[in-house]
Amino acid sequence: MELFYHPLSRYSQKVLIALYEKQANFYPRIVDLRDPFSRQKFHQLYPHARLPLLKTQDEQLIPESSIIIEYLDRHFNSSTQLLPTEPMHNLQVRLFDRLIDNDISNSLFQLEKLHDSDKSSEFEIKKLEKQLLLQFQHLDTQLAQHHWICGDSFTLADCALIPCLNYSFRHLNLLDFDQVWRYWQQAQLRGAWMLVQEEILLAEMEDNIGKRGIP
Ligand SMILES: N[C@@H](CCC(=O)N[C@@H](CS)C(=O)NCC(=O)O)C(=O)O
Repeated sequence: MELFYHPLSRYSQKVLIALYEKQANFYPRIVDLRDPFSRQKFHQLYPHARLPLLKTQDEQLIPESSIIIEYLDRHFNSSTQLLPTEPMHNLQVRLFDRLIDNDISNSLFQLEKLHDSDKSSEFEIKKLEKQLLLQFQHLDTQLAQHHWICGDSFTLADCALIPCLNYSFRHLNLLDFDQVWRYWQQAQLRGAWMLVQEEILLAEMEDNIGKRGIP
């Protein structure tokens, strides 16, 4: 199996967590979409040119982080079952996965764009931050009842949320959300996330010293 990804892409991090949870072997293929050569080469393989992308042993290309994780969960046995077999529990996990991707991860992209643009207004930024804080309020309530997002076990929904928290704790004021904070501390001790974080730190360092400073 090959995974096309970038360590600083949130959706790639989501899949990396799942791969480490499932202890699945894969060849890492880092794609830097900021580099025109790397982008063009990847575009030839996958015209939508979106990361992450899994190439399976039988050469199937699987896009979309949640679908990749579902594939991994079906094909690799490990002590972590990322999609529960019980139908209502499964539905809840998939619901939180969707809410986190649509209402948190994608809003964080918009926030990053607004912060990077000279034309964005303080009003737009505050409005988006307010919407995000509402989502975190919802998660805080959910986490008051659960150890991980959807119960006692680590699932697809946790793979989706943890990479979002990495950015959110740096850029939003989440200190009022005790349960989200407790969850974030707990995530730091999860082996799969520790491995992903090492890779993020290395990539950030390389970016900072200009090794991959491509516009
Ligand atoms: N719904 C997709 C979203 C993937 C996505 O938006 N990936 C970003 C990187 S995190 C990307 O490749 N964007 C294309 C670009 O930057 O041109 C998933 O879950 O995998």
